[in-house]
Amino acid sequence: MIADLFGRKFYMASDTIGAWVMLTLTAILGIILITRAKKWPIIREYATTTHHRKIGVLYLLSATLFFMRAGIEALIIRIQLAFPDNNFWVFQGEKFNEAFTTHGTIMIFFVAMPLLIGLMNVAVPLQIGAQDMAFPYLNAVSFWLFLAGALLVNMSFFMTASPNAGWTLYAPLSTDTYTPSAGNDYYIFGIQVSGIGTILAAINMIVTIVRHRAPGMTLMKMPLFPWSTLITSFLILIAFPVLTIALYILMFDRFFGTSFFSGPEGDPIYWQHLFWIFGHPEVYIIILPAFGIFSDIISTFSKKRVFGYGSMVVALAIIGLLGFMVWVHHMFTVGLGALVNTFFAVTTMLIAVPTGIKIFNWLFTMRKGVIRFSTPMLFAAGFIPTFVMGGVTGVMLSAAAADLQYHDTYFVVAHFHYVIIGGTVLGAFAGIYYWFPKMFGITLNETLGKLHFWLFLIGFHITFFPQHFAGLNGMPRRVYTYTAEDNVFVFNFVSTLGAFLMGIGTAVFVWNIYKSFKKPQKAGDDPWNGRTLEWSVPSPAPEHPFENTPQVVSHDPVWEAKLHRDGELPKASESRTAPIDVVSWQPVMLGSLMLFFSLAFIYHVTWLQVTLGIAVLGFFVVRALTDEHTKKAKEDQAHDNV
Ligand code: HEM
Ligand SMILES: [Cu+2]
Repeated sequence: MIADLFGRKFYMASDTIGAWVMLTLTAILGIILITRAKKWPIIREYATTTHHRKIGVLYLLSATLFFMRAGIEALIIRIQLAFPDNNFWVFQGEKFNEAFTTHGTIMIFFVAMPLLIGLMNVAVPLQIGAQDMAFPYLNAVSFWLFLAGALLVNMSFFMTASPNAGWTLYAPLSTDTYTPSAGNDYYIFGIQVSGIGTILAAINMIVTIVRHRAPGMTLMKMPLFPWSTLITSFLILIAFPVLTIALYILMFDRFFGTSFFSGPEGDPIYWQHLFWIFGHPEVYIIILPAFGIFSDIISTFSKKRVFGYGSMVVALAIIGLLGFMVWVHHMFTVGLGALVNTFFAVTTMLIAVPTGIKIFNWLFTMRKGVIRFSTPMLFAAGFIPTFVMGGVTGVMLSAAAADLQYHDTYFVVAHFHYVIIGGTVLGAFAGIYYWFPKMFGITLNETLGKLHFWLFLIGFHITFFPQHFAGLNGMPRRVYTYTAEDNVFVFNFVSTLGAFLMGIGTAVFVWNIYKSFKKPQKAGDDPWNGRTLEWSVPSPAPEHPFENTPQVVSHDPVWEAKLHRDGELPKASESRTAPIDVVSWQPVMLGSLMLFFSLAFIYHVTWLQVTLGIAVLGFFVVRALTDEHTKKAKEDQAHDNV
């Protein structure tokens, strides 16, 4: 089926038609089920909320959906690569390029990021004794912009225009000369719109942590997840604008005929620099929060204060700083010269030092601890050896001379999946099991949780360990097939088997969520015998969780209260006021406006660009004239009069 959509090709192959059919059926089924169960009010509640816990849940829910989409893509890639000279369905050639591009892009921006930002939203305000985020309305805006961007990238497939230049979008491949379809425009606008949301979220986190901690909670008494959130937010604030600029310039190249990244006066290397000045800090943006989650979990389940707290904070900060000085390790083969390569090789290797300190601190926290292997702790225990393996291959890659061999092979694919899945994804799973009670007042089933953990972890190693050897045998990344003589068949075959095991593991996770809601096991306020403030408030966390603002006198204040005060937290003399929480459709509307505004650009529809551009500006005017304080005061007055 071929059609013309505003001058852009719209060509439907069997896979796209299949996807449309599935999407339509799921949507109809969804609507029927929601109507039957009379759940529309809940949808409305979540769509208009500005409450941190609900926004956190929205992030986590979207991340899970996108994880399934990009995960199915991974399975398709793995099926295509299972045998030499394979011809699976339509997934060869250009389709394969699209599959690994959207897989990587969605996994990084719309799975890893929202999993972590979702957990930050749920946990950080509670951990520091705040009533909500500093700017609840802005928080909702962040989420809906994120979702608008995510939907853009996800819908590209349905519009038969998936991005296809890799998640790194290297020029000149990504310029319109070489990839004229709408695909990479979907990437540019999707990442741009969600990126604004992410930057706003970072500002919100920083202000919340700096301004809304409970009295007595000095920075050095703050738990490590908020610490990692604070440092990560600064990384976002510095790194994301670089990506914004890069995408903006690329947009000019693609839309307005400039040639910054190609042609006689342009240079594709500029793109590589800009992308990786953002891209390397990005990998720390998605790993540091996981470090924070593991620190809190390992301490709770070892019944010990985290070992070397001060050095943990310093290590986080040093990793954050060094993260900006290593980007050229992605460009060793460009030929920037021995001196440049040496500098960046050394800074890269230096990062192993603070990371090593953290690993040892986790091990020392567990040493002589009373360890309980509940599901969150299992994930933490699985993380340590897995992440160390990814770290070791990272140091191998940082040897510039050796990297000429490893570069762009499956060795790299194995390396980054070890750190991203071994770190971020395991961390997010751990955090979800750990804080699920604070989100919904119930615990996830432990038996299914353990099954999920073992299937996923074993599947993971079976998938990615052999890829090291495929890479060392010379298999390049981003190729859709290989021959029997290439000596990589066995590694690929085993890898595909492992991927399906991970898929089953993930299915168990989804099943666990379903089951746990069907047969809810009520969680108390403090199901894990916790140490930090979130375990002193009810589960699920109410609108204004802290009835009395606690006075924090030590580290792990809830634990200290259990030991010395019969579990009673000392009360602060003055209470913290909550930020005004509103119920508003505005954030959803802004998200939708930005989505259609982007589509107007992607399909070059000038009148729509102008109309929607004016609408967005109008939105800001309306917003600027909305006075929540007065509205809220009037509402409260009306309430008091009843
Ligand atoms: C769930 C199991 C997963 C499997 C089986 C899997 C498998 C793959 C495969 C086969 C490739 C293509 C390699 C190539 O041809 O170059 C790939 C690329 C990639 N994956 Fe995954 N992956 C998984 C999860 C993840 C996760 C959780 C993330 C990040 C959060 C991720 C991030 C990436 C990235 C960034 C790329 C590079 C894409 C590109 O080359 O542009 N993957 N993955
Ligand atoms: Cu890097």
